[in-house]
Amino acid sequence: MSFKKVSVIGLGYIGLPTAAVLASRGMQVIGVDINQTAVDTINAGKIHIVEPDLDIVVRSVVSTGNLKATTIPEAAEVFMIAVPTPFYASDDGSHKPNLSYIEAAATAIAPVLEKGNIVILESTSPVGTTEKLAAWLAAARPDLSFPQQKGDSADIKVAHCPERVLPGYVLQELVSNDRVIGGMSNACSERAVELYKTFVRGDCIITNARTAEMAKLTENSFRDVNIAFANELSVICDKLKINVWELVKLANRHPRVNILNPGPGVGGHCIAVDPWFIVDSCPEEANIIRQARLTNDAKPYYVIDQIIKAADQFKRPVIACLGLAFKADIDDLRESPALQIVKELAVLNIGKILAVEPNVQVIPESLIQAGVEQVILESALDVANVIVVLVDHKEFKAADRTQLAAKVVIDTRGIV
Ligand code: SAJ
Repeated sequence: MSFKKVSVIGLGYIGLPTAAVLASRGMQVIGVDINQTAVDTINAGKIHIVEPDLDIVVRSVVSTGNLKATTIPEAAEVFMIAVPTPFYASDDGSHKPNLSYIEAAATAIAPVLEKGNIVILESTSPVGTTEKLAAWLAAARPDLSFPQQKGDSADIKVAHCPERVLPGYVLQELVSNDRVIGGMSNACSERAVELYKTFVRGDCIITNARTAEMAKLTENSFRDVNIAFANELSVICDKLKINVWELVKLANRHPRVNILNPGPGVGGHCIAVDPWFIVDSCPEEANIIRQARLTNDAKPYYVIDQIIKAADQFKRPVIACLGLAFKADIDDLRESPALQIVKELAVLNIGKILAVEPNVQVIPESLIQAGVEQVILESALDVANVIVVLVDHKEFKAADRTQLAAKVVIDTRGIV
């Protein structure tokens, strides 16, 4: 095997499954994370995130000794960086990318880099970040040469290979998805392809680093724009008294139309973030992309208005909110429009707020403090007079429709 030892920097939603899959292919994998608890959990053969089947793979590769977690990087042939790239939101509406985690990763691995190594950036990044990463590494290691200085013959190879897996399907998609591989030179791309070929069944397609960065941002922006279109349609349809779900279904019967689903807003750490990187790079040009972000970010407030109007019909309204996660059948509440809506409702004092979230044991403390009560679906359907469907979890899709008939239902996901 041409790769014996691989290091993965950042053991989160992308890094840990990637490290585990590489280890399951027989490589010695060193996972590095600044979070000591995460490191200890992984070394105990357990996981600190939720992803189907990941616990089984991690347990197995830790027990064979192929995966080891640590807080301090050590020498390896490959360094894959999978750290977060959030943004700094400011009051003037700007969203500046926060590359501090990538810079910290560069600082951490620079001392252990050796001639012949390849550094691969997997984190979703604004255009130009791979070049910045190479510049940070070169500044820290003047004794080594980098592709921006020596092209194909550089001591260290650098490439961007954006992750594209869907939470909930990470282990399948890591293997089955095509990969876009943007090396800073041909030699960088070819070496990166060799690595990905060890576990990817999809195609590995070579481009340059800037195009690879933009490809990832484009994929998520495409989805954001399409969802914004659907969300705008849903508001238009409410005004025109048309069922938006029926409308989208009908329009999608056209062979060249494929509209996504409206919802309560767009959550998660990817689609609601990445388009801002394009807007920040090209503020004058990225108009549709910016507007899509604004449209999707405004949708939770539209839903809140609908709920206030519905609650107004009752003397003592009891409002049951179905779902808190950012999308169906996961337990991830981060950046969730559903959670945002429930939080805002709780402080509006418009009635009793119940929350149903079958995927979490206990709802966040801030909701409990604000008087939100966690109940099971059956109790919510029993006692509430307003039912708000915020997430299309399977449990809600299976709910007894006759129980809903007597209620005011606000269905943001079109399941009723
Ligand atoms: N949503 C809608 N309507 C839809 C589809 C989604 O309102 O028709 C909402 C969801 O409810 C959720 C948000 O959008 O709040 C995002 O969910 P998602 O399932 O579309 O995507 P993510 O954020 O879980 O994962 C995306 C994926 N990107 C694409 O599908 C282009 C995934 O492949 C990426 O790897 C991931 O972002 C990432 O890490 O960037």
